[in-house]
Amino acid sequence: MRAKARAHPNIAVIKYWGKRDLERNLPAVGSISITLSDLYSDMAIEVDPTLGEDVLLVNGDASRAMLARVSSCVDNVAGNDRPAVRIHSNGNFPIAAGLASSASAFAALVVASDAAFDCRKSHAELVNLAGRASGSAARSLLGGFVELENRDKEVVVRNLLPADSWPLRIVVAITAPGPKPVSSGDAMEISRTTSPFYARWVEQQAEDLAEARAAIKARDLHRLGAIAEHNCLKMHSVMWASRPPMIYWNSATIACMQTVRDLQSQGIAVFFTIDAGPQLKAICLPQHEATVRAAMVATTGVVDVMVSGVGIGARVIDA
Ligand code: 2P0
Repeated sequence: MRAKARAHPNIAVIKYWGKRDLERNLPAVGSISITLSDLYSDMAIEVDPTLGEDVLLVNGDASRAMLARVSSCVDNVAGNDRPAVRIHSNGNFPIAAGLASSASAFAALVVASDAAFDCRKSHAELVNLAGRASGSAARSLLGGFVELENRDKEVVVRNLLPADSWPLRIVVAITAPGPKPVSSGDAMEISRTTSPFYARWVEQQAEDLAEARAAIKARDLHRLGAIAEHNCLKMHSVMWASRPPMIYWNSATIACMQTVRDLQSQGIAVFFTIDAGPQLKAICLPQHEATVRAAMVATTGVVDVMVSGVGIGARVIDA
């Protein structure tokens, strides 16, 4: 009764922002993401009926902050009457800093829970259980280029392209590794209930999804970059116009955007996206990775740079 699973964070090129059902944690809009290969979260679960309650260790340290959300996710997979578990969570990148750590953590958690309790749930069920814990986690069940679609009372994910069919490189510029001041979930609700731009954001998403889908199918980085940057800046405009305003950027985030603009003006095929945090992700063709990485390292305020390829979906790595 133990299992270990690995999942990777994903970076949305067409963003999820806003919920249409809080209880089921269903997103208001569809989204498209790229699963990363070089960043990961491992979740090892050991069923131990002698424990009074679940125990969660994050990178070796006991964590009570995330325990309720993690326990509830395991309940959703294995049932409320399950025995207690010990969970070891280990990852190789900052948590809760806008790098989709909840996506990889909860994707790995549902896969590990299913295996440890031998539930044998279908892939579609695991996708929805991951999405219930964290909307973006549903996308990390799959690798490559992934689209999440809304369907009535559930979500469906599908591959637009597999991991090895378009070898893009993702350069992550870390400008502040600490946890974000407001969680994505809280910020989404503030946007939904106060931003004058929220309704238009939801209304226009189908158009952005169609454009990104076509760009990915054509493996056209310039076309994908144009729609991804537009969708990202539109999402942040929704947040900026919220009350109170949600501004996740710092001055280095803007400096990184300027670096991407400079690279583009030199003819480098690269585009940026920014999630609910101050880090910037620059996505480029493999032949430009070294140039893009060096430009990010040289940007004022960047404290670290990580580079990743396109990765595969969540899976059991030890049972
Ligand atoms: C995304 N983000 O599509 C968007 C872009 C952040 C900005 O999905 O409340 O942690 O757990 O369902 O999945 C972050 O939101 O939110 C996110 P919950 P989640 O990647």
